[in-house]
Amino acid sequence: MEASINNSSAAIRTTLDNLIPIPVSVKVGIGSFNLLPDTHITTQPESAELTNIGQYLADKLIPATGYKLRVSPGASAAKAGNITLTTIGGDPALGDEGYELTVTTEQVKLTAYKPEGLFRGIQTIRQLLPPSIESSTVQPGPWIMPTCSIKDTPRFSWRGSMLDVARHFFQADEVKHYIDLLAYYKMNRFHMHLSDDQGWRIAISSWPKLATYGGSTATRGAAGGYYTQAEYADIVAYAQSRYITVIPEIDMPGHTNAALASYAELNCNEVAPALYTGTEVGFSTLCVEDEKTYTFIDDVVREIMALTPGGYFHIGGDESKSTAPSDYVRFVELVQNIVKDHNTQAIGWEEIAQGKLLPGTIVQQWNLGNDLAERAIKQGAKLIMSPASKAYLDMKYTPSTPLGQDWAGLVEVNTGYDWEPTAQVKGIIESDILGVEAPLWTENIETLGDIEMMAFPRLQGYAEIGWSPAAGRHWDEYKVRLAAHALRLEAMGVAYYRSPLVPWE
Ligand code: TNX
Repeated sequence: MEASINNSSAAIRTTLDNLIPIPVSVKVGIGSFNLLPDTHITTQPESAELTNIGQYLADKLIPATGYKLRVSPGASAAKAGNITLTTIGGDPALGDEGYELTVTTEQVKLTAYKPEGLFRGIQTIRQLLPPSIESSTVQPGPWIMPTCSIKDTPRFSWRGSMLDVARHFFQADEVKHYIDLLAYYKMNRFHMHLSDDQGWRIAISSWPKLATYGGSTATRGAAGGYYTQAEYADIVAYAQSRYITVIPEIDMPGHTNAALASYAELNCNEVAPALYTGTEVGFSTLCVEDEKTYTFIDDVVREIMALTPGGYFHIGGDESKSTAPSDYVRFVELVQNIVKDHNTQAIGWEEIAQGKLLPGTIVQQWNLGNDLAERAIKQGAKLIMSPASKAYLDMKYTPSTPLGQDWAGLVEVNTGYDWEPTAQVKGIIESDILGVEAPLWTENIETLGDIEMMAFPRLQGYAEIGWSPAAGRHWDEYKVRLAAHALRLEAMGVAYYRSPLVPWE
C-alpha cells in the first residue's frame, strides 16, 4: 500500500507545510497514509454528536474521492486504513477547541477533549489531503496524507467574521456558504449585522412591519429581503453544527432608518421617514427618551434570543451622530440592562465605552486613533479587535480594486496579515482581548462572488492571527503557505483576489 505512494513524497509533504492557521506543534513522520475506498471513519465514544461530526468529515471527503466512506459510531479503530475521531483520553489541557492528530501509514487518529476540538482538527485533516479533495466532483487521487503528529490549540477564543446583510441582503444559502468557509479556517464566530438604515433583515412577530416593510429595500435600489424566524433558526443551527456561534446585531440607536420608517411611534415626532437606500451614516436615531422604544427593544431582543443559543447580542451603538451625547449614554446603559434581563451578554461597537459598561459587556474596537478601547478596558470590558485599517474586509486591496471603500486605507493581503492584536491599543495586554473579527460591510458588495473576492485571501490571515501563536509570524513565510491555498479555493469554486504579493502556485 505505501510503496505506490512514496514516489510523490515531496508533493505529499507540501500539505503539511502549508496548513493555515499554522498549528502550535507539528512533528514530521516518514511515509504517508492512504485513504482507501473501504476506509471507515470511527467515532468514540458512541454519541449522536460524534456521529454527526464523523458524518461531516465523510460528507467533505465523499464528493472528490467518490468513496462510500462509512461512519462507524463506537467501533474500534483496529482495522488499518481507518480514521478515528475520539474524545476518549483527550487531554483536558487541549481545552474546548484543541486537538491532537496522529497520522501513521496505518491510520489517522484525531483526539480532543471536546467534540468541538475534533471539529477543528477535521479541518486539519482536510488540509493534509491534496487540494483536489475540496472538489465537488470525483477526482483521480491518490488520497494520501503525510505522516505526522500535530498538537494544536487556539491563541484566542474569539475568531470570526461579520457579514452586513442589511446594506445588501444575502440569501440563507449564500450565508451558509460563507459559514462553511469560516469553518474551514477554524473560525468560531459569525456576526450578522441584521439591521441598518437600508434594511431590517429578520422577522419579528410582535413588530411585523420591520421585516415586511423595513426589509423591502437595500442600498441603491437592490432587492430587499429578510429571514423568516425559521430561516434564521436554520442558519443558526447550520453554524452551530460547525461549532460556530452566531452573534445577532441590531444596530441602535443610530443606523435605524428601516425601523423608523416601519413604525412612526419609534420617532420622537411620531412621523415615519421614507425608506432609505443611500449610503450616508449618522442621520437616524430611535427616540431614546420614549418608553415605547424600550418596549420595542425588549421585544426584539426577546424574540431574537429565543432563536439564538450562544448568549451574545450585539447592540451596535456606532456612529449615532443624531442622538444627543447624554441621551446616548443613558440609552446604552438601559439597553445593556434589557439584554442582561434576557440572560445575554451585550456587545457593542467601541462608541458604547462612552457610557457606563455593565460587567460582562464586550466592546468591539474598530476605529484606531481614539481612546474608546482604552476606556473600555479601564471599565473592565474585554475587546474584540477589528481595526478597520487592518481587518475591514470592505477596504480595497489596491486603488484599482473595483469593489469596496478606502476610508480606512488600502488593505493589501500583507497589511491584513501583518499586525498584532495586542499592539493596537495603548496599555492593553493579551488577556484584555477576546480575539479578532473581520467585518464585511456591504454598501457596494452585492453578490456572493463579491463577498468571496473581498474576503479571500485576507480571511485566512485573520484566522491565523486569531488561532496561531504570535511568535515567529512572518509575511514572507506565510505568503508561501497562502499561495498553496489557491488550489483549495479553486477546488471549492471560491473567487479570490490574486494579489501580486503572493507567489501563487
Ligand atoms: C463604518 S464600522 C461603519 C459602517 C460602515 C463601514 C464602512 C462601523 C461600526 N460602522 O456603518 O458600513 O464603516 O466601511
